[in-house]
Amino acid sequence: MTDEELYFWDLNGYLILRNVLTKEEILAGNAAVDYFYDEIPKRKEDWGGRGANRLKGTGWMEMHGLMQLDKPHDKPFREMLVHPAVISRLNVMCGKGFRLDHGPLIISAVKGTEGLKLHGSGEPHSPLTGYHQQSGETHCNGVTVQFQLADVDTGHGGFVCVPASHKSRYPVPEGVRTCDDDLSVVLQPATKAGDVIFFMDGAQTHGTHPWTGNHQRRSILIKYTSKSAARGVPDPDLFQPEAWRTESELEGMSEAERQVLMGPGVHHDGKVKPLDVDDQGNVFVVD
Ligand SMILES: O=C(O)CCC(=O)C(=O)O
Repeated sequence: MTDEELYFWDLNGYLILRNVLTKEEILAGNAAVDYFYDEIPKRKEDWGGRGANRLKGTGWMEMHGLMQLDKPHDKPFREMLVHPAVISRLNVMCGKGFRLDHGPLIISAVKGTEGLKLHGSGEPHSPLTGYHQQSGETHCNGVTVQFQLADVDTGHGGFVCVPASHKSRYPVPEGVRTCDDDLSVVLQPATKAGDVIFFMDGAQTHGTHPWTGNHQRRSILIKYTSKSAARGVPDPDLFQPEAWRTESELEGMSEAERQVLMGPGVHHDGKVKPLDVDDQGNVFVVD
């Protein structure tokens, strides 16, 4: 990562690298997307826009599990996962030992597909996806890398962000989240097939404008975290103490003791319950 890239990243909360994928890689990625395109699930209308006028359109299109596609269609996405351009930047952004949290997934769109209400803001602080600088280093717990397999011109829609919002210390106005009154702070960056966008997922305010292009949107998103953070977990049972601890350790444990041995992560469907202490000093599991 160059000094210029680091300056831009720290200042804006996103970074674009141009021409990362070769022509052959773009072709292979698009051939794989052609293979499953008709299976991309479409959400109910207004799933993404959540009532925002500016974001209205037809159902949101997103599909996960691209590494589980039949061979050889999985290959382009497995290669993106450890692309050299990604590794050298993530070593700085998330720190060495960064890990895959979830993805690769595709966000697609056809003309008129709705947007996604803006989310993330760094205020209040979210330790899970927060951004810090200390001792001359930057640290971001949640970084999403977006590989473009199709061009996105100015005004086409797709990914949008509020540059520098990861450093804001005030709540995001509702009009900015909905884009109905965006105060001209929302940016839709233009990119070409083969370009890559890095953005601070959670620390920075970001979302999606409805798609206006005549061609399909084809963005592949991979969500990384630092080695000490976990958001999604591939299987909810992985939260259970049995996945982490030995049988002898777990023998005869109370419910409260088991709770603090649960695995890390937040998308656990209520499996991990916090503990508290009552007025008499008794520890209890908060249901
Ligand atoms: O690329 C986009 O359209 C936005 C993606 C997004 O909001 C997210 O991954 O959290």
